[in-house]
Amino acid sequence: MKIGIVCYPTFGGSGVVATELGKALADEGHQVHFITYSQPARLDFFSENLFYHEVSVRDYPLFDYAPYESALASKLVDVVRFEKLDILHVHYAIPHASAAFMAKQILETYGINIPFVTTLHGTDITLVGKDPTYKPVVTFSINKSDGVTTVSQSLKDDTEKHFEITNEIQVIPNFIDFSRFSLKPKDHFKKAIAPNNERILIHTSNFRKVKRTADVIRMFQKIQAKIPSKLLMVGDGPERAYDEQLCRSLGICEHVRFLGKQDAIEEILSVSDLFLMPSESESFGLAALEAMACKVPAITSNAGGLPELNVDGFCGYMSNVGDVDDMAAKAIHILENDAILKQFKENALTRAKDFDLKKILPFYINYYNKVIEAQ
Ligand code: GMT
Repeated sequence: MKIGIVCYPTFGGSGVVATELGKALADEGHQVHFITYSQPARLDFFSENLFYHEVSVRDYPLFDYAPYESALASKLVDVVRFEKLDILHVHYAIPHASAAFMAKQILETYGINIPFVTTLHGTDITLVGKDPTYKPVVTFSINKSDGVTTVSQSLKDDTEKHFEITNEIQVIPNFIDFSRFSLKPKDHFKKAIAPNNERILIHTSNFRKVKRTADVIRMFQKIQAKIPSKLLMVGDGPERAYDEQLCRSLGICEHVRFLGKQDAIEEILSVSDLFLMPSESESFGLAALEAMACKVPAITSNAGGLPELNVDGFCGYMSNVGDVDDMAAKAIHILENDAILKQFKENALTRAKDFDLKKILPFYINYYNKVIEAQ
């Protein structure tokens, strides 16, 4: 197949899933064309089957807001016509699904019928999408998609609850590529962070409010009071400055390191003992899956799709959103005993294997074929 993939090219979960999916499809011999405004963060190598088309938005003094959606639709028309694509797959509804619908309509005037699949990732529904600012366009473009997928049953339920959906939604969970995410021998790094063999806890995110990063810090304070430990805060975003301030006011700065955005996240996960994800809302929790693949159990909230990933008492624990005391107590239970920690680490890997890329990729390929055949 010749597949066009539209996504946000950043470190965000939807962009990561789109890029990893495209790479895996290219490995299977499909031709994959990424269409976005800059090179996707994880598209960092050459493959004969991978192509990148940049959407450039022309600025003009009249524009307070440059019309990215129009530029994207025009680029889609151009790429579909000249590369003779079979299908478009857009990740994150806003504004990709409506741009794809517009491109599809324009292409019909050239006698080209191209189907498009929209994958909903989370905040495009739960936070931003259901806001009246975008809701009519999101509803319309989901219903006009030739195929719609969500990354969890929970997100499918949320979509059907908040929007008037007339289209069938297929759940295809996120996946993990074990050729990248697996335990790496990084003992020297572990020694540098935890010279006295302290436990290492980790949080990775975009530090937005929805991630409740302050809960991570407060939870860690309680854990640190009982168990010698260090906390790695990986990523960057609007809450980071507040979190750094919170560490100072709680007097735990010497035990917390803010590492900023990191490429080799699997290496940092490889020295970690426990992953913390107390999110307010999480459609899937890809970062927790990446941790589990590197044998790191997870303490998470029970929001959204997290119960579809984390298995309470097996590869981690779940608590109600905001229940920092419960999360800390469960973290201490895992960390205070070597044998329990070892078992949870093994179980984390076992659970991650349920989401092996090799198992999930065929679901997407079959879905594309079904959508193309229905045209
Ligand atoms: O978590 C974020 O804020 C980023 C966001 C995105 O769209 O890039 O992540 C969402 O999509 C990921 C990949 O499908 C999911 O693993 C995340 O759970 C989801 N985030 C939320 O629902 C808050």
